[in-house]
Amino acid sequence: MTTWAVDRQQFLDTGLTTVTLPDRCGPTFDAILNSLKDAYPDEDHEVDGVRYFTDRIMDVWQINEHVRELAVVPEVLDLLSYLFGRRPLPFQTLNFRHGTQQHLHSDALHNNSDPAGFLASVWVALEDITMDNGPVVYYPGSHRLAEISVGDVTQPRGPHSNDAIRSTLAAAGIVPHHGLIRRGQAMVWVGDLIHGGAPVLYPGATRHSQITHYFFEGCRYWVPKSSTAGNVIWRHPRWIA
Ligand SMILES: O=C(O)CCC(=O)C(=O)O
Repeated sequence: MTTWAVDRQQFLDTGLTTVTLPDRCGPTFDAILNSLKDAYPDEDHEVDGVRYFTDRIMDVWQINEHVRELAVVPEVLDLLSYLFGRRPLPFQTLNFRHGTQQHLHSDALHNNSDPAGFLASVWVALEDITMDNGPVVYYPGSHRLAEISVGDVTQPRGPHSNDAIRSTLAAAGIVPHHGLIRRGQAMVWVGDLIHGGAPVLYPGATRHSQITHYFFEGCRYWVPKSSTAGNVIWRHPRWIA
């Protein structure tokens, strides 16, 4: 049973669904915005496992209860259990204040599970997202183009440059969609989905958002982009309890 009537088959086919978080999360969003407003640094650095970059803060859940709270919203955990058929284990947060304009990629290149396919991302809009402030751009169905598994590390996995990824997507007839969602909505996507950040059309516009990454119970966890044949880099995540 989940709070939202999400069509699981459609989620598995497209790789993404959008939901509206409960109203009670509103104060949590405000608390995140307030508590992080002066936290973005001029220079990248790390303090006690929290990584501060000029454009993002990674794993601040360890010291920020509001970020942690948003990572473990029970309705979201229930939805992930339903969609993936295993208990979700949140392990990483990323907070942003501007559009990332990030190149196209899949999250599964950075973190993946063994067996493959048990990685999810939940991207929460902390303010309204428009074409002006650099929405997420994503390609429904692109997760079906390739899956990274531990056995594949000897082979470079598919194209990596933006242009190469774009031509693979075009050849497969997959067109881009923009995550034009409102404050309080969240996009849930599978780790293999190709996505990135669209251009910021209004320079300086804020685009406050939080991503949480989830693995699932009963897997091993590894880092495809750092792994080579004979040297798989395993991960032992610190779970967000
Ligand atoms: O928020 C965005 O624009 C995309 C961020 C993203 O894809 C990531 O950090 O992996």
